[in-house]
Amino acid sequence: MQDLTLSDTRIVKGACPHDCPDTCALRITVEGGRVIKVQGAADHPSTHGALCTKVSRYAERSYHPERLLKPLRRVSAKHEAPRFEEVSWATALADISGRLKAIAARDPQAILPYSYAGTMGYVQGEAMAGRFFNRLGASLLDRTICASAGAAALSATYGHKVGMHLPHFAESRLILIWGSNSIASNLHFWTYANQAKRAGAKLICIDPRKTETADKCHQHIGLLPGTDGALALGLMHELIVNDWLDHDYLGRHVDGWEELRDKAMQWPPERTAEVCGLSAAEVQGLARDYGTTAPAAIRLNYGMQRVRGGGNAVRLVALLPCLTGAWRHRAGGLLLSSSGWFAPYKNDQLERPELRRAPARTINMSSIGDELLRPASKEFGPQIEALIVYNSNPVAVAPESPKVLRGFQREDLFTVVLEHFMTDTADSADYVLPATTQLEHLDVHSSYGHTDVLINEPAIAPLGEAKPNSQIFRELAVAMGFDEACFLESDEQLARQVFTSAIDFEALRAKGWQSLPLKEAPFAEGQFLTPNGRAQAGGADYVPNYESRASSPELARRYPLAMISPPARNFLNSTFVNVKSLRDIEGEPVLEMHAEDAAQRGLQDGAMVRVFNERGNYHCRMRISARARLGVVNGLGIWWRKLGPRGSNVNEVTHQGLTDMGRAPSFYDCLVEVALADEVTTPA
Ligand SMILES: Nc1nc2c(c(=O)[nH]1)N[C@H]1C(S)=C(S)[C@@H](COP(=O)(O)OP(=O)(O)OC[C@H]3O[C@@H](n4cnc5c(=O)[nH]c(N)nc54)[C@H](O)[C@@H]3O)O[C@H]1N2
Ligand SMILES: Nc1nc2c(c(=O)[nH]1)N[C@H]1C(S)=C(S)[C@@H](COP(=O)(O)OP(=O)(O)OC[C@H]3O[C@@H](n4cnc5c(=O)[nH]c(N)nc54)[C@H](O)[C@@H]3O)O[C@H]1N2
Ligand SMILES: [Mo]
Repeated sequence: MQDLTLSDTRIVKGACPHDCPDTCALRITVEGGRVIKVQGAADHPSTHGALCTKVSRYAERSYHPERLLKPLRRVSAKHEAPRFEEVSWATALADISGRLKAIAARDPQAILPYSYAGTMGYVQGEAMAGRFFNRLGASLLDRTICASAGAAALSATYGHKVGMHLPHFAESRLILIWGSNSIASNLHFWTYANQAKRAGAKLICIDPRKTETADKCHQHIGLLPGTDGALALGLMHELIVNDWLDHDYLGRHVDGWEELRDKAMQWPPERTAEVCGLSAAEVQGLARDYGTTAPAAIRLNYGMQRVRGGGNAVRLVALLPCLTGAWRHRAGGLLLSSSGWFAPYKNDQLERPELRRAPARTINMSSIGDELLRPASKEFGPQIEALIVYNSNPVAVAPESPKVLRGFQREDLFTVVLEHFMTDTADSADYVLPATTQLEHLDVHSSYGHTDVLINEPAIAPLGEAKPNSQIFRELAVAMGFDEACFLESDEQLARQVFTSAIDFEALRAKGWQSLPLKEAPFAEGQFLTPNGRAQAGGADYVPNYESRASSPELARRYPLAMISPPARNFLNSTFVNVKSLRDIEGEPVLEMHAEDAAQRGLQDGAMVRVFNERGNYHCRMRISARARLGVVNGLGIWWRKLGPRGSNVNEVTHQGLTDMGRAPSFYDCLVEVALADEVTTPA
């Protein structure tokens, strides 16, 4: 166990908590009660002793001078500059529980939790929080902000969020890196891709932006945003007409193949090229590579499903390995998410759904702007009167922030935010409660990029008066008068319950991580996780964007540029934006623009610009860049609004339209115009 004496040096086993497929194993060096180093574990295969720049600065983030260390109560009006006073935990808990009790007495569904993956840990995520909101009878939250289109699509096609195993990419002969800037956002996958490259594999990046990853691949296919479904159909057309098909695999393991084949035959290279903004030769060349190289692997990432047709696009891309029989080899197939491999071992009673006494409505987090502004009605139910936010920064990350902000600034909304820092969301809170960081609490993690379970032991005691999320919900439960025994369980008791089988907790503690038992090439003989074991190809089709020159020509006359807003490399969504050393690398909020698009607007490199549409105005620095294709601008995200020029960020212009499957946002399905703006300085 941990020795907490102050003088010695200890190495503590940790896990990176962030929303990233890599979920690295950490080794945390503590000296005299203070963390002095955060490193990647050398013995964990995918971490391989290496961390990204961001997480190697984790101690800088935890010891940040602006860490929230005391409960805060608002003293200014919501529309005024935020001002807070420090209060005791006892006062905060009594006030908050008093307000919640009064609302719950009328209708507990007027209370809404809002959380996502600020930490992906089970203990500090939904374990105690889930119990609290179930017992309270609060509205349910549909957690769709990131991956639910792709998740619904994979589940419809293969029965679950499953795919290739990460290390096997090293043996692939062809890797399509599709909608993923792996070097920025999936670094430890890139290590395996690079091994394959050194062994002679061809790497092709499919992305509207010429990313850092595209620079390192043999080829970049710079398609228009939201046209991946069309490209997949066009590739299928070529696989069919050249007979690069595995007929045996299709016959034995795929339902709906005839229907899909008929659809694909409507996508000859010329039509595909036209819709995707590519040349017919690019489509044909890609199909030839994919159809004639084995084993061929696809690393799909969530970047390509943030458009109206994102779900169908994932279905179509995911079916490609069935056409060629790539699944027969362990280094062939596709990986979007590995999280479904954990499902059979996970305890689905952790959040105690049985505590809920009556069914409740579900609110979609991706349309929180609209939801907060909705009055009570028969269909909607009660107006949202209270919001409890943890592990998320919705004012910065949710689409169409002008509406999100208006909702958060409602004087009659009671908002509690559990946070490390005074984020844009915390600025609108009535109460801000200081939460511990990963260095200060216990947790258990799975991954959506590999198949290991990791433990995170606390390295140091909580800073100031910060408490783990789990503890805050435990104490709130007591204040509410909830007397069920499950609210008394400690973090260790919770941690031991996450994986009920296959993972021995003592062994996990001893090593820091444990691998799931897995099949080498899981779908070599079909056996997908669908009810009949066959892949489901029926019904998938190309769905055009809400907003594009082709689908909305009238709108495109006023706002002719398509904008995507992928992550900036040195931030993790909106986390780390306030870490100065990382912000200094990013400089300021940037819009990348093609030289011709800039010239047409008379804009010089480095100009302060206004990016706008009917929804809002976003101010940032324009860079003429070879990373932007003609007609598409790249607004790198996700800055804190208050750290950007004129207090805006890229979500000022995104919209709340949902994807075709999974009710997810369509951040990258967005038309804008760009104009010169007055010079304003970015806050330091
Ligand atoms: N450094 C860093 N790492 C991260 C994150 C981060 O913010 N910063 N975010 C984390 C999170 S929350 C997630 S969900 C994961 C995955 O996060 P993703 O959002 O999948 O991140 P990327 O891998 O950067 O993939 C986005 C890529 O998709 C491209 N893209 C945009 N539109 C399209 C399109 O229509 N078609 C295609 N083919 N490509 C498109 C973008 O240009 C970008 O290069 O990464 C995680 N890792
Ligand atoms: N325009 C645009 N918008 C996007 C995206 C995009 O690509 N473009 N990406 C989308 C995606 S993929 C995602 S996943 C979402 C991400 O949206 P969020 O899940 O909201 O992610 P973050 O912005 O990283 O905010 C997480 C917050 O949780 C806090 N936190 C971390 N650990 C803890 C803890 O232990 N306790 C508590 N109480 N708080 C903690 C952090 O301080 C941080 O402020 O954003 C989405 N928004
Ligand atoms: Mo995400």
